[in-house]
Amino acid sequence: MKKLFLIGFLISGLVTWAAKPVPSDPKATPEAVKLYQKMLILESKGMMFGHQDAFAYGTQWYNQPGRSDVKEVCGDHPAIIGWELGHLELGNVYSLDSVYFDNIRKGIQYADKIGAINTISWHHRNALTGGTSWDVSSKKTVESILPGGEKHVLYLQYLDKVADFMLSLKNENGKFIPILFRPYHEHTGSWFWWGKNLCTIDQYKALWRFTVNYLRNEKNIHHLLFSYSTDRFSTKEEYLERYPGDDIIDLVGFDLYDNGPEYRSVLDNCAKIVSQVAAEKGKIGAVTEAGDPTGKKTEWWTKTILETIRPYNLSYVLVWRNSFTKTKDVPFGPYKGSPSEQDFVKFYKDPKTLFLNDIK
Ligand code: BMA
Repeated sequence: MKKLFLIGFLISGLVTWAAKPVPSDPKATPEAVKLYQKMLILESKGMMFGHQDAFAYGTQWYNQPGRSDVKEVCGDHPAIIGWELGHLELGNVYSLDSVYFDNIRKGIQYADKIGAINTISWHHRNALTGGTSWDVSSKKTVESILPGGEKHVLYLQYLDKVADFMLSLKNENGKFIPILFRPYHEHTGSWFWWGKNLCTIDQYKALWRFTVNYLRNEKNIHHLLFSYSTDRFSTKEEYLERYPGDDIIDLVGFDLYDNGPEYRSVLDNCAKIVSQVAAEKGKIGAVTEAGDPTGKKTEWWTKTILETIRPYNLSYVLVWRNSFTKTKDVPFGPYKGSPSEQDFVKFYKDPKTLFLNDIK
């Protein structure tokens, strides 16, 4: 009887263990597995708030560790911290947004230490033309960097630099810090060289598959969770048209900026579809970039973002950066003195939103 009980106990333990969702990488590090599971659990509790370059700079400051515009407005840090690796591939010491890569590493370590979640985007150069990510003058760039292409070797050099950086992201115990990595985003639009009109469906998927497999198999990197994030779309079919595969993707998301009166209905439709896709696939779902480029709508946080997304289970919404060079971009996040500052405090206090202290 005792033996039977023990066997039953072991089986039920195994079932519980087996039922836990795991990331797409069979060799994912324990920290990456833990992050994936934590994000899925949190998704049913609320929606985390994220801010791009939150710890790197703000509207009035640059490189002051421990500071964030978000905390200055609501008293807590974002739960998700975005970072950007553009120009790492060139061997530069600072990013296209003028943040030193050494400081990005330190910022990622700090964020991880205090319990925040790190996500990285990569606006990398056009290897064929030498132009920026926004250089869409050639439709041959993706083809050229795939195996057999004239710029493949250069692309491997780009990836080697990314790999070195990822492998340098360790915590105080020497463990790799898990990262949500989000390259090749907004591909349903055609403003980046990897966009919809710039490469075929197969080339786009091949770019993803080559990249993930190279990082995993050649570089032995297993602490990354990969994010697929489109720009706007209308249907599930359109959303998944260029999806590169469940075996390499962990997070399904989309980027959507407020560019007019139809924003709420488009956001609602995209959020509905992505939350369904995420649930069906057992993946994390998120609004991987958002923002109000006019920065003038005083109730944008509560009325536009929160009320539209409230019905859905999405892990997070990340708003884009608060550039410290005012000429470049408007600030997308909250900051002291912003017209929507008070509304952001309401957004923060709403039980649906999760900030750093809510996820520790
Ligand atoms: C864009 C803009 C650019 C920036 C880039 C990468 O959307 O914010 O100014 O260089 O993202 O972060």
